[in-house]
Amino acid sequence: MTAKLWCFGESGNAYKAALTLELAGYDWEPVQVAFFSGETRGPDFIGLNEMGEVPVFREGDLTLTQSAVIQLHVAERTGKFLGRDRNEVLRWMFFDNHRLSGQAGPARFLMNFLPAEKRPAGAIDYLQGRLRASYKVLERHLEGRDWVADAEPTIADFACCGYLFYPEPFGFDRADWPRMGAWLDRIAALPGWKHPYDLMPGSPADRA
Ligand SMILES: N[C@@H](CCC(=O)N[C@@H](CS)C(=O)NCC(=O)O)C(=O)O
Repeated sequence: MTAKLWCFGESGNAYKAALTLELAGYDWEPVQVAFFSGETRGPDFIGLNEMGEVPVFREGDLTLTQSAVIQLHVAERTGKFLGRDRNEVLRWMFFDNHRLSGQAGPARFLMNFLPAEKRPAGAIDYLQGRLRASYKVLERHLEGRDWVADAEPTIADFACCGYLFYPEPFGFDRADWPRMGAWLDRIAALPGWKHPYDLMPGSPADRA
């Protein structure tokens, strides 16, 4: 049975789930959500996920939301990318949700997807400052290691990279973070890796 993932190309949170599904060789297909037309706020979508967010995963009568829960489900079902130390993997996934993707998503949205006259400079500065502190943590952690939570890639890597392949500016420049840059290259070299705009339907080009 083919699992479905409600997602859209611009969503780094959905990318974490989609990338895990793809690299694990899961049988899945994307269902495009019209986020920019307000679909996640509508009653049909709220019926699917009371939190009003992508990603949403459905397989038979199992529905999961929250990217980390979907990633864990896929890793546990396939036995891939779970790592040897569950606490260490979860520790970095929580770090990502709170300190990386949790800040990068809003920063990128405010800086790129809001009309220029509505972009709140104070909020953007605040988020970029928080993000710089988080990049510092990850850059330091990656000293002498190839992957975030184990000697092999795990779902913690696929969580932390959620927003970092996107081209739109949100205050992340690989040139400033060489260990993170090399780590992103290692992820992109994994067999089956795809850029978010190639893995999920929808991109800014659709609205140009
Ligand atoms: N912690 C959640 C975050 C999900 C999230 O923020 N999704 C955004 C897209 S990246 C969304 O659907 N937002 C809907 C809205 O704000 O209306 C996860 O990891 O799944």
